[in-house]
Amino acid sequence: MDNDTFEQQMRDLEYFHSLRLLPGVWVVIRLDGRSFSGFTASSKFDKPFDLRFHELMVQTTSSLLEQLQGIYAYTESDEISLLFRPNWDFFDRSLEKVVSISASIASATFTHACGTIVNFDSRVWLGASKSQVVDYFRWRQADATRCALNGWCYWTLRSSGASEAAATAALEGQSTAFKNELLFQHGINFNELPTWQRRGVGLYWEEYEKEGFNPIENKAVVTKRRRLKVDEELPMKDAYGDFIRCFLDAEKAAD
Ligand SMILES: Nc1nc2c(ncn2[C@@H]2O[C@H](COP(=O)(O)OP(=O)(O)OP(=O)(O)O)[C@@H](O)[C@H]2O)c(=O)[nH]1
Ligand SMILES: [Mg+2]
Repeated sequence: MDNDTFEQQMRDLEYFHSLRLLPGVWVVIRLDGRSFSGFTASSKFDKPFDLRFHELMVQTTSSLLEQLQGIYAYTESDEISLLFRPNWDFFDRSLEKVVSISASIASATFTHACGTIVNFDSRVWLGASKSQVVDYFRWRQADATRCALNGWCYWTLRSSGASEAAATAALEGQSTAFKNELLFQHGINFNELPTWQRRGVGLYWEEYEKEGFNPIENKAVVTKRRRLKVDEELPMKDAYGDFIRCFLDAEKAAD
């Protein structure tokens, strides 16, 4: 067998390498921390929410949005969703590249900032219409709210002496109203907890004016720059859907 044939045979077995994201659709990459239940417990992060952990996730999300040039990002708990315009063409839309490089940026950024080695997994979601993208982000936000309520109830019961099994059993099958009331009985008003805990955090680009000096014309000039905004006061439900739609409508892509 000649070298070229051998080379081709080996390359052909890189079976998934030619897979591309469908053209012309919205792309969301979702990353999730691997075994973060164990990691957050052994690293002694506060339960159910820890400010330093939250900041590490925001830093990781910023790095992904900057390096991959997404248009919006959302983070809650140990997960991150990144939205890309339909004509996004990083890595020639190669699926393997998109998931492996995004997971490696997240793992490296978090590990570097935290000093403990962590891993993220990564997957791709495709949206054929703007309304699907709106539904996607509303879905993740609803998950954040549900998990925040459950987490607060669980750890409130645990810190008042309940065992793991008793706290789990006390919440099993209970309604949202019951859980809100349980917290209230322990002096916690769920609606007054920090918004980032209940609704997650959004990151997006904003324009700002930067004053500079033009030495040739010898005068001050104002230029437009963009920077990442970290929004810890996201709206919720329908209003969050409208908020997401603004990012989509700002793109030229057709629905
Ligand atoms: N202490 C603490 N833990 C957190 C915080 N945010 C997220 N976590 C942990 O991260 C976990 C995320 O849930 P999962 O992604 O389902 O659990 P996982 O252990 O990462 O499992 P896999 O993703 O399947 O590998 C939560 O269950 C919490 O244990 C936080 O602010 N403080
Ligand atoms: Mg996880």
